[in-house]
Amino acid sequence: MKTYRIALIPGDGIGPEVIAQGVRALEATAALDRGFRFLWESFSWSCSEYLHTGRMMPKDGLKQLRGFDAIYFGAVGAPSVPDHVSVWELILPIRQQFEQYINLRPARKLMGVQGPLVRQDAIDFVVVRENTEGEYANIGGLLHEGLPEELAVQTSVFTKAGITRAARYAFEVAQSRHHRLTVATKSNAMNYAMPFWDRVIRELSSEYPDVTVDLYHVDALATYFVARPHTLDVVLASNLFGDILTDLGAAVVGGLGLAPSANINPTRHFPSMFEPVHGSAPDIAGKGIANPLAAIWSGVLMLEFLGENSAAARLMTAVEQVLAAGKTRTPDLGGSDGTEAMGTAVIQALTSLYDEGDSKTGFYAGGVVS
Ligand code: GGG
Repeated sequence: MKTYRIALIPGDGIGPEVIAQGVRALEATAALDRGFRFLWESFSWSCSEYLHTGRMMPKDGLKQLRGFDAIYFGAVGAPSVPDHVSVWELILPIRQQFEQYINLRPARKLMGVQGPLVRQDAIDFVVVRENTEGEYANIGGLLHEGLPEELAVQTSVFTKAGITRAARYAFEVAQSRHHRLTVATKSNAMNYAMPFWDRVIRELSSEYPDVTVDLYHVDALATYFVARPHTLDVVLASNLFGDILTDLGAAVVGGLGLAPSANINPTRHFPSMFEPVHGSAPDIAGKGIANPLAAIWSGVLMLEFLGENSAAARLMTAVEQVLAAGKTRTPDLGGSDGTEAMGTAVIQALTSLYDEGDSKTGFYAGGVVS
């Protein structure tokens, strides 16, 4: 039997609550599937650890993670620690150092979810966010700190290699879907980096003649996310643009409680990391009411990445059935059920699927291509 070693980093706020349900759902999947098993190792790296030790993760944290098959991450951030400290000492080094240069963020409106839009079109697109450079290059600094002439510099870095590898992945995802790629740019105002970004992508497009490519300024594209999201298939965006657009994408399909993500190292030289798009939500942490479906769906992406496609399909179908049935709903979806009840509902639906022998192989949960 195959064994997958998974590093768990539940993190802060609602992270541990949603990851607990994700682990339950993945454990149930493995038990029902009988073709593989998980070995979990949990790391308490978080803001509370930072307050005790002065570090978000130990000095050799990345070394500790290196040998795992994947990382399952909750959320980072707490009011007691500046966000740029918690993010830059935990999650962003993992993404950068493990060359997880793809951040894959599916946005799909599932049956039974109303969403905020009046038009009830089918919405199903995937954002490929460049994940290791761009606006998150971590290059910059402060000068004259505390003085009247104080200034800050934050440099974006776009490399041909970095753009090419992210774009190539996006083209491949488009080829596995509806062959349409929409690229976020801002070449009118960001007059060095973005014309370069556009040029590299346009040049690469000749290798993918079966994919239609449209480039839109990110502000215009933001309106399309709201006005005509049903026309989107695959969206390629730089690190910051992708981060902002995917929160908007999550909002139009029903909220951050339904937004999964995969930080992928396509070369598999380092582990990839799977996490809900949402943050630690300190306002609802500890209340047991966070929606665990984004975390569970991220687990589905992890199963796909591990090559367990039929197990991934069944777990995703279970999530869909729970939402379509509409009986169990956390407060973000207009209900009053808790995090654990939602996890239990998914596991019950999953168990019925396995009892029925219903195999939905080939199902597409998010577009992990390798
Ligand atoms: N579960 C996701 C999470 O905690 N995200 C915080 C974070 O990584 N923020 C920075 C970013 O993704 O741009």
